[in-house]
Amino acid sequence: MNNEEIAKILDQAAKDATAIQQMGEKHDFSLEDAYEIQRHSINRRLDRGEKITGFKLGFTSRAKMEQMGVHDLIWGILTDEMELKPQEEVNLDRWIHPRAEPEIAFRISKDIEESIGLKEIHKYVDAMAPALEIIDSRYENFKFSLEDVVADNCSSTGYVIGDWLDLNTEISDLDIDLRIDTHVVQSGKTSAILNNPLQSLVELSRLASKAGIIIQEGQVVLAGAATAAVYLEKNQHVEAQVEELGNISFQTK
Ligand code: OOG
Ligand code: MG
Repeated sequence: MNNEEIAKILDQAAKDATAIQQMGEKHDFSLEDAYEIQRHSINRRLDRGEKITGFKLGFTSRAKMEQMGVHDLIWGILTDEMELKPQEEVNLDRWIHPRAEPEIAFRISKDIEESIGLKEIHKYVDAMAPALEIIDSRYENFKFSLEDVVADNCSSTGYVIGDWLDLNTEISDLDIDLRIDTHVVQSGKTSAILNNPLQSLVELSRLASKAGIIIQEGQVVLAGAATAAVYLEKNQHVEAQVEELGNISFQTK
């Protein structure tokens, strides 16, 4: 099977909300191939009329790496089909085994075409916000290798972003919690994300420029979760709470 064929299977699994067997075990593709498969699967979405809205980093914290047994930073692509409105009521039937995790989002204010450093970030990013990501591995039992998860666009499936704030707040050491109904089910610190969530932008700029991809003005970037992700069930109120930045939530049905 070639990379395009593997992408078709992964894309179809997402569309049908049906889990498939891990692909890497059978087809033994490299990490480079995995990113090519990811691009092919995004191209299928673009052919259906979806638009790229941004990027996400994965495994930027130890909590996530340990939960999933994968120990390398990864990146994936977000589209408008994945974007939820704040407080939206979402039907979980559209996914396989969705999980939520609290995140921080950044908004790009100027195209990033090259690898940039932490000191330059403010020239390219004008806002940040609390966010929630919904991840949904297309693989059975949510189990995968590094290559598998990259090919599967890093489990990307949904995200919702709270109110944008300027970059004046120091965000390298804030509490970040995931609440389900009235319970805090995960709590962490933003310092768990590469010591500073802004570092995610540095890493993304390096990876994207190497891949010849421009991070465009208006796009959003999810920095990666600071805590483990939690499986969702119907009729839950799911909320991310970031100290200083505020809250964002959605409702499941
Ligand atoms: C992969 C996606 C990881 C994060 O924030 O670390 C991720 C997964 O856990 O399925 O989104
Ligand atoms: Mg994430």
